[in-house]
Amino acid sequence: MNSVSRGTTGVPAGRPGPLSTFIQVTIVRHPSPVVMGVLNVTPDSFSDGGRYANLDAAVAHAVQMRAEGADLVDVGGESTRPGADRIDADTELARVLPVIRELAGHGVPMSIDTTRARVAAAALEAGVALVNDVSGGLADPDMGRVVADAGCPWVLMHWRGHSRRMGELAVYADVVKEVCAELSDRVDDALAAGVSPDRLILDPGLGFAKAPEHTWRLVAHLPDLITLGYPVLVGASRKSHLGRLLAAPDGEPRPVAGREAATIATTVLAVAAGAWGIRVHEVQGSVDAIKVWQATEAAR
Ligand code: PMM
Repeated sequence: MNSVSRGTTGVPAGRPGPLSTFIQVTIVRHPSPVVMGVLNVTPDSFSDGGRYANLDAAVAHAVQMRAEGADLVDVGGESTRPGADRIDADTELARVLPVIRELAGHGVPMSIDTTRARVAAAALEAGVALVNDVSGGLADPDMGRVVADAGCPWVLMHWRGHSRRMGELAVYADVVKEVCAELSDRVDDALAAGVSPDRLILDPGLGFAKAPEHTWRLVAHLPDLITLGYPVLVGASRKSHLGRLLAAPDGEPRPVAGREAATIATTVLAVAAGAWGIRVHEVQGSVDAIKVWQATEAAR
């Protein structure tokens, strides 16, 4: 059974079990691109909101994603879609913990998609291996300590503010330079909190305080982010820049369900550019696409 320690601020720090410990030490140096399957146990996420709010449906979907080749299932209990209102920590915990406990019993490797230290600590204790923090540590000053105490990998995503305000924050003179600089600041903060550099993963935060033209620039310039020296995770799955690109002649964005081929195309672009991993809603297509890329690379 996992134990819980308390740090200076009184927030419990998670202690991983054997499976999550193994994943924590191996995942950052994973030999092939990591596929993170999205499991949103929320009523309102933009793509899969409401579909997995029921425990059995969530567990079945996660087990299926694992069988299809997901290296991690990313469990999230708070929607980060543009304009979304926040929920409180207790609601977030009530959504994610039963699913995490059940999936830990099924041996499914997991990450927790949260910006709250308290939720991260409880999720780590329940069996997740990695913290996926879309705020890159900015939303909760205690997150660095929880991650440092747990010794777990931490995805630092580029972020400028909560969902309600992210539209007005999408202002850049040079989006690639600014995202690199702001992520470097997040790395400095993480290191200052005592997190080991070999536990950090960066993410450009496609669609977060980014207009479609910003997102496309970041996709085109992923090598600039990779040059920062940390693994890079890319989350393009079904996002609105793809919906706009594939809009109908009347300008109506392609609905979320019709963005899968475009998502898979982005998977190939990301891994070919050197991304460490991709975060997707539909796992099988991206796993297959990565195999095609790997076979092509092996034949060079
Ligand atoms: N995007 C969403 C949520 N979490 N985490 C990371 N690391 N990167 C992302 O791009 C990202 C994320 C957007 O919402 P979704 O869960 O519906 O895809």
